[in-house]
Amino acid sequence: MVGKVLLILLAAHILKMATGQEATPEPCGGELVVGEFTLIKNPGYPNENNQQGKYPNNADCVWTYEGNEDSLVVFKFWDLVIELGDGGSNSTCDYDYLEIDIESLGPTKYCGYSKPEEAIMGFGSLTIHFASDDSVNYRGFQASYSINEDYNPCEPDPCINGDCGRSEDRVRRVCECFPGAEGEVCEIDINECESDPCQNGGSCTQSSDLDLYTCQCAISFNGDNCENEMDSPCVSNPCQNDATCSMIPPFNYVCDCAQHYKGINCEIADFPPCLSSPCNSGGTCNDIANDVTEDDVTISDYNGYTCACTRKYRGVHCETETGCMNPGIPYVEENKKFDEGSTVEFSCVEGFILVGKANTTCTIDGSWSNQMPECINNSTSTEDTDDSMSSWTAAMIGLGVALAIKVVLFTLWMVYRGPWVKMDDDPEIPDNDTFKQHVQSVSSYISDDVFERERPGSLRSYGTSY
Ligand SMILES: [Ca+2]
Repeated sequence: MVGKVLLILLAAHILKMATGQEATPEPCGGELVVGEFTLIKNPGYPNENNQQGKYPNNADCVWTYEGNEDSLVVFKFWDLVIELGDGGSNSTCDYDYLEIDIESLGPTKYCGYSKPEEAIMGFGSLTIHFASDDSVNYRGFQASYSINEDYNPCEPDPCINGDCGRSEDRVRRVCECFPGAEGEVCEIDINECESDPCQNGGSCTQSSDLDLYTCQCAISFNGDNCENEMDSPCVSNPCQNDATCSMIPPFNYVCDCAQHYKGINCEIADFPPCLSSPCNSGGTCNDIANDVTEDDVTISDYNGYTCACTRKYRGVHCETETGCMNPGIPYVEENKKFDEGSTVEFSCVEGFILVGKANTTCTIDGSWSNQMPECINNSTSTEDTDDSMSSWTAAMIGLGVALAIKVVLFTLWMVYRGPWVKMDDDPEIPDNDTFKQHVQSVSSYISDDVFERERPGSLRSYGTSY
């Protein structure tokens, strides 16, 4: 009986040996390799020598990679047949399992009979742990992994017209396109004109800039997209100074200027200079103007003015009075002016000798050409002792003449109100010599009528006027 049992155990042992299940456990686990895809599988996984291979009981294989934050870890299943967990669960994996622990994702156990199709990707350290209990074994898993220690999906930058960024899981690159670009790597320049942005008949042109376009607007429209209809050009009152604005097709205007204004918008004042009466003292102003004819419209282009002065004034604006003051003629007011060029001639009454020049002329600068002469008593120059009778007679005659002249002068003043007679209430009779000397002086005055009035009183002297 004992021999039979031993035989059975031996047979079982031989059978196990034949299937490899009780072979010495293969060494497993260790450090994972950095680089491109590397194959990994559990011990006992089927191979050329053992097509029916299975993982051993109580397997406990741990593969590790320390990793860093830029280490991209990719794990891809090729095969998965591992005992399911309680109740056939492929998530609890209570008995046998393969646990993939990528730092950025956390640990996940895998078991069951269907492999995940998607690759598992994450960052940081990687730990692969294969474990089995003491019964029910299958062939296990076969997979590949890769480890890239300096992974950056934006190097080289694939985005043509955009900024490269990373997806939430940091694995994939995402191109954020600049305005006007689209596509996986922003390789497409969007045609902004395709959406017909230019309104009201405007034509669209793409700019060399990615996201820009220009609208060539139809007449009477403006705005970036020709969205505004413009007012008539006359609405903004471009014509100044009471000018009249008229619209010119298609969209222009013309100003009809008021008198004395010119310029496209009638903004230039062009008054005839004489309008401001620049000539003084009755001078006549004459505009200097060139008549310019443009488009059948004649405009005077004023170029200054001249003043034609009356004969008593000179200067650009007739501002300078000409003529001379009274040279010393008695009874003629000091401010009575003599015309420039007028001559006064002097002579003495009988018995007096004229000393000095017998005439004087009013010059252009307002002064007299000669000083007024004096009349010296002829008799006083001779001996006064020879005949007292004749001396007395001469005195009487002189007094008589003086009185007579005064009467004449006074009468003339009364008749003509001539300005050359002093208007004293009670004029003193001057000393003979002085009186005689002065009454002989007569002149012409500024105005012709005064000059005419003067003539009757000229007596024995006269004046001239130009
Ligand atoms: Ca098992």
